[in-house]
Amino acid sequence: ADRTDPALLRELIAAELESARARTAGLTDCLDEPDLTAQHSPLMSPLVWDLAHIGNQEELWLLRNVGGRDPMHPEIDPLYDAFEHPRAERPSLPLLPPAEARRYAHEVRGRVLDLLEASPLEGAPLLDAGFAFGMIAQHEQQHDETMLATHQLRAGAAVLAAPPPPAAPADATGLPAEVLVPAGPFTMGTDTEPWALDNERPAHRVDLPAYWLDTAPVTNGAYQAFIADGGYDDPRWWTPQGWEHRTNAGLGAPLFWSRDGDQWLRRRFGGTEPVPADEPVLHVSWYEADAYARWAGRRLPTEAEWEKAARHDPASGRSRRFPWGDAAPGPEHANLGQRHLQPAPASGYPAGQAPCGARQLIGDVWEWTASDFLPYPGFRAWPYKEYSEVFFGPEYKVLRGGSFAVAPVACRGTFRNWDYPVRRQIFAGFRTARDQEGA
Ligand code: AVJ
Ligand code: FE
Repeated sequence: ADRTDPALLRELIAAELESARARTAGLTDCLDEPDLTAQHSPLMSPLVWDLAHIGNQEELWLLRNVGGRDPMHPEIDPLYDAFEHPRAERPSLPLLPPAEARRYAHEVRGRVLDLLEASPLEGAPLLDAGFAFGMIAQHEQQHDETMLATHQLRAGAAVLAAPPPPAAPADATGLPAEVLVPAGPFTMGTDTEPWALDNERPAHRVDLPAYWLDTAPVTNGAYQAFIADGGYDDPRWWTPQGWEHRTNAGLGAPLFWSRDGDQWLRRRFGGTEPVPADEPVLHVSWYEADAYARWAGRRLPTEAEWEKAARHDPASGRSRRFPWGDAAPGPEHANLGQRHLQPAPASGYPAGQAPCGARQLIGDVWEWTASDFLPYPGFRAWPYKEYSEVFFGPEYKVLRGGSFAVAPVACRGTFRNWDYPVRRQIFAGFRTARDQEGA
């Protein structure tokens, strides 16, 4: 889309807001009131909290901060402030019931669309290129991903359905297991991506030695070999904190897996099925990913290694938006946007391949990296320090690339996600790396 034409930019923004709301409706209209107000896991909010929080953030950023309007219901603001009440407390709050939460979000949206028509899309940092509108579309989609994780944790019959992802392409079995990324500098982060969030900025040069990276994410089949080899019972593969966690939490397989005789089964959105060997492993913690990599004689890639593989174009020397180039993600490039409810088999999406030969860097599964979540040199918190600045530090690990549950608007080669190394309800897998010998 031509973002320099204000009419087209308005249309693009309205379409992104609409597509986020359609997804929110799809995740909430299928459940009755008890299911929306229940807490399906202490890790998650009741879905009705996400619903009103989406509307409340939209009101705060677009109607109040951009539009200068007065608060619609100031008394509910503290209920939907994520920092005021941890997730575990949210079910006991006097939350808006589902019908009222929906009505509130709908009213906010009506006023936002009026504001969008009237508002210039330049002249102030929040307005430039429609940034605040883009931030809010991304925010709703991020909560939709969280709500999808809540669906996965929910007990009970299936309520969501989607067609399966494309089968592995014909060349998948012939690909090398790993690709070489030659030594040299590349540009990490961005100054030009219009809706990039603060932690993706600024662009800066990073020089890396040569390394090998898995062509595709680690599969269930490969992960089963780690389990079968006693990987969970051998402290050599685990960091001390990882071993302690594995012991206290009684880890023995990815979340949602169970054993039936000599077969592994997995629960997925209300159904149970055999674990598909060729699909990227999902729902593993950073500690498990790190232990697997050590068992395999390898390591997790750093965040910079992941981004260089995904963005660096050796032909031009420039960093691109996506592994395949600068074009917005289409269904041929990547498994994004909840079109499917699972990752595609490993080595899929040849049209989305990076110049180095790696596949599925974008979409399918979030990829744990070795890196702590830290600011780039020259980082400036904007427009609010609670988006990322308050989370910087060694207690969070960075994930890259997005999963099947991530919308294209909230996904790009520079996008950074983060979570605690123990978390596995998120749609996370990983790939491994190693130094080039002799480098
Ligand atoms: C970027 C996914 C870690 O869900 O905690 C949503 C995104 N920030 N509302 C989260 C977010 C505020 C955030 N993550
Ligand atoms: Fe939020």
